[in-house]
Amino acid sequence: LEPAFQFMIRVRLPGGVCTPAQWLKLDELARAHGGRTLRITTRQTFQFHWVLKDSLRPIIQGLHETLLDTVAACGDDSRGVMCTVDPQSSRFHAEVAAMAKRVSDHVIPRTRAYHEIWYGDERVASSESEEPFYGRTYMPRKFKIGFALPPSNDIDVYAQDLGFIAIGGPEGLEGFNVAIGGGMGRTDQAPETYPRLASVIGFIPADRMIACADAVMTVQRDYGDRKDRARARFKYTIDDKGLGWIKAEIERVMGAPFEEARPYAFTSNGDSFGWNETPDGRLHRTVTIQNGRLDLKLLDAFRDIAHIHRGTFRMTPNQNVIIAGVRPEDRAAIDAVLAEHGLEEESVSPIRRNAIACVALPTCGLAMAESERYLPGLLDKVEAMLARHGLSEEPITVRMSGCPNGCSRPYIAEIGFTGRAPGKYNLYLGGGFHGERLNRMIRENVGEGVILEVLDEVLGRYARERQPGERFGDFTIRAGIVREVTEGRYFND
Ligand code: SRM
Ligand code: SF4
Repeated sequence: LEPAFQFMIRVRLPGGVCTPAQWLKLDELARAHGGRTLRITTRQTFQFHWVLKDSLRPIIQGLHETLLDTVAACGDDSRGVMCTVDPQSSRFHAEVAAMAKRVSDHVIPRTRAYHEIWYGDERVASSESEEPFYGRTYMPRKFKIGFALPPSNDIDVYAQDLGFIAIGGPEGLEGFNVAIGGGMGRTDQAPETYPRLASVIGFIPADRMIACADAVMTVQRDYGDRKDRARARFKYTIDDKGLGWIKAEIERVMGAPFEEARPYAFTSNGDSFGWNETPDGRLHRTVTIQNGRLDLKLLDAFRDIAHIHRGTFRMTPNQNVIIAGVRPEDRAAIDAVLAEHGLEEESVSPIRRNAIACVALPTCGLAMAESERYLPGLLDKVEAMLARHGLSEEPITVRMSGCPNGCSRPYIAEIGFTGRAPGKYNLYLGGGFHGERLNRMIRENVGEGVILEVLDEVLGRYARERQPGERFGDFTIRAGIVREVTEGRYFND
């Protein structure tokens, strides 16, 4: 007899895109081996929870049958590559999503051990040359890459270690502004750790994207802190060495200078809900999935949709699903399934649509407080408060994490929470609506009573004193409720 250890499995799904056939396989595996639930993550993929040891192989082999794997979904390597999925940014979506897949395939470890262990492939002699980039030591820490297509910053490009911001011209995609050094993780009572927003360091033509990714990762691989894991992310390498020095080193390795960054503008980091049509005549329907949790009811609904749908499914970085590329003749059937399962979009408030909660309890071993299971109930109360203040239609961003690691990217929310102890949270205000500014802690280690009291007062002031079009995060700074955080290293001041 051995303990019934349970595991989490994270799928590699570059850009968050899967086919209906892949969806049906994921659904089948979740029903058979994953506690009849799937979780859409903040990096646009699926997690299986409650997986027992004997189910590890069937899941990984089942994924392989449908051309999916879990390579580098965790570990000190390049993690799941993100890509904007917002249909309104679809002009270059196919092109950029293909690049996200390309870079993901390029940066994953080459080891055959995965195939030997999980697929039962014959053992081959290993040598260091198997890992041409990672060598024997891999990266100092996880490394995250994302592609954003303005005006949508749904992937939170400034939270990535390496962000590519697509720049188009009349002829199509021209290249990318490159942003480096984003990251959320911090540790309570350790001011040397902090979230940091990525810095835009210049522009590269599209055909230099892989060379640029290689160069940036090489610099972090060679200069990142390998002694202290709490300060091993690229953001600290940049702040310790200086942005100018790091940029010059990247240019040296890349063999070319960056051009001056091109103009671009983001308008939101949320999703576009309901039906959207793109110029190619295809339709896209975003469905709100509360905190990304696909329970049995939602699995049933999406299984029915996957049998009808002939486009793709796109997982959004806000933990929702887009039924993408719907043919006009399939829309009525999909609407009928959505209605049958009570998934009409009108019933969800703007604040709930934009809210994100990390998994936290009961499966996350690092959680200090609830998140996924607590935020929905807290939002019931916040919704009532917003209604009292006449703010029900405001899509204020709310993000909750069960600990300071920040898996829901809480430090860029207009209202952020990180767990400290059961029922206790740090409360943050002042983040930028499209992910352009960090927030600041306004209350430390407080329970629901204080949280609601503070929010009621601040939202009341927002309702009375805001200027036309002013976002809630911007207001809290203009009104002097919180001081602006201009750089990550000043987050704890
Ligand atoms: Fe995360 C660790 C869940 C996105 C920062 N994260 C974990 C672990 C694996 C806990 C652990 O190490 O034992 C969590 C598993 C919980 C569970 O029960 O499933 C976990 N992270 C998640 C997910 C599932 C949250 C969600 O609700 O969607 C997200 C999976 C993403 C994916 O598909 O790959 C997830 N994690 C993030 C993000 C957001 C992002 O990447 O855009 C962050 C902040 C960005 C960043 O990395 O700076 C994030 N996770 C962390 C950290 C802190 C890293 C740091 O620099 O300090 C940890 C802890 C660690 O690495 O030591 C962590
Ligand atoms: Fe777990 Fe903390 Fe990440 Fe939430 S933020 S999933 S509690 S590690």
